[in-house]
Amino acid sequence: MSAWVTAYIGLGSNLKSPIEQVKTALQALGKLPQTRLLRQSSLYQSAPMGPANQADYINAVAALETRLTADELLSALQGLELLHQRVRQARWGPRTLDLDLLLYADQSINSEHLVVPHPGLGERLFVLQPLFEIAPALVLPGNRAVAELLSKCSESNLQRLD
Ligand code: A4P
Ligand code: MG
Repeated sequence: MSAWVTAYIGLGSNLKSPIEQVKTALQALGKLPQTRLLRQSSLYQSAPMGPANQADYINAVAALETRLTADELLSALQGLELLHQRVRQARWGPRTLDLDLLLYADQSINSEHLVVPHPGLGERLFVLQPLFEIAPALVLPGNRAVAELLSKCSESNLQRLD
């Protein structure tokens, strides 16, 4: 039996009712096999990074304790994405729930289908701010402190929701 490790998941949705999608996904994360939900951030709203002709995003970050391997966890996240996409495709159109595996223990992973830490993590305010909220002392592989990355982040486009 493998040991418990901490993993951080970034959630994002820009459906018409993305708040509910993110809340539902947070609950679902805690129900994954061999997994507990340790902490969840507030929800944050921001204008889209990338193409501007889409709705604002709702983002959050969750800390999990899991016995799944990184590959198993990625598969589980993709299964959840599919579940949400299917429900939504019928109703709201194609935009999806994104579940990114931000961090897995203190591991650096570079396989064909999985890169950890998640490549955008260090620059994206909509990831750094919620991550800092639930893990202010966290240090990423490569000795990069989340607090320092956040203080150097030049973006300002982010609103915390109550
Ligand atoms: N993959 C590799 N590493 C990982 C990882 N650590 N976690 C691979 C998750 N997946 C990982 O992902 C494509 C492939 O990446 C997967 O098959 C997996 O094997 P995807 O989620 O299907 O594709 P995507 O989300 O459309 O692409 P990507 O590059 O993940 O998009 P991003 O970077 O997530 O950007 N603006 C705001 N304000 N907030 C947002 O959340 N999100 C996006 C999507 C754009 N703009 C945004 C936001
Ligand atoms: Mg993604």
